[in-house]
Amino acid sequence: MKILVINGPNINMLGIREPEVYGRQTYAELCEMIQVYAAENGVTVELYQSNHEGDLVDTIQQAYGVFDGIVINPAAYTHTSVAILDALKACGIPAVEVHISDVEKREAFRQISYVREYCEKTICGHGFAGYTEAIDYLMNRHQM
Ligand code: CA2
Repeated sequence: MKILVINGPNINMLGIREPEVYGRQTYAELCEMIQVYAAENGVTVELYQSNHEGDLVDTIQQAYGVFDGIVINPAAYTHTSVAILDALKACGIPAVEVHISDVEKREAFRQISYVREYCEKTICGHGFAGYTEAIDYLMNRHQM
């Protein structure tokens, strides 16, 4: 099974500021944790992070026919991007939305998610563990 893990803008800055919201671990540590978990579970994972909406759309489009599942944290684009929602719909790959923080308990604008309409599941506020929970969901779904 092949899973694409996509992270949006500023996720590469994790651990540098706002540790009370996003924790002290870095993006490099997140990638390492995901790769170790994937290897333990016999899943191939590719990681992608971009600060640019069009690059995220391109990456989702290129996943068509290549990946069996997508884990996506669109970061700030969660709350604004119809383009990312449309790309997910266009490629039709099962997807899970992940947020490190509990967006439901933050500002009103963070409670709006465009991608949620497409994603089969949303995991919020579980920190980095949300990514491995999303991988678990996609693995179980794939086995059915
Ligand atoms: O909780 C999440 O995972 C978010 O998707 C993270 C985004 C935020 O815009 C979403 O509302 C919720 C922010 C990504 C990281 O931003 C940083 C900000 C300051 C310091 C380090 C990272």
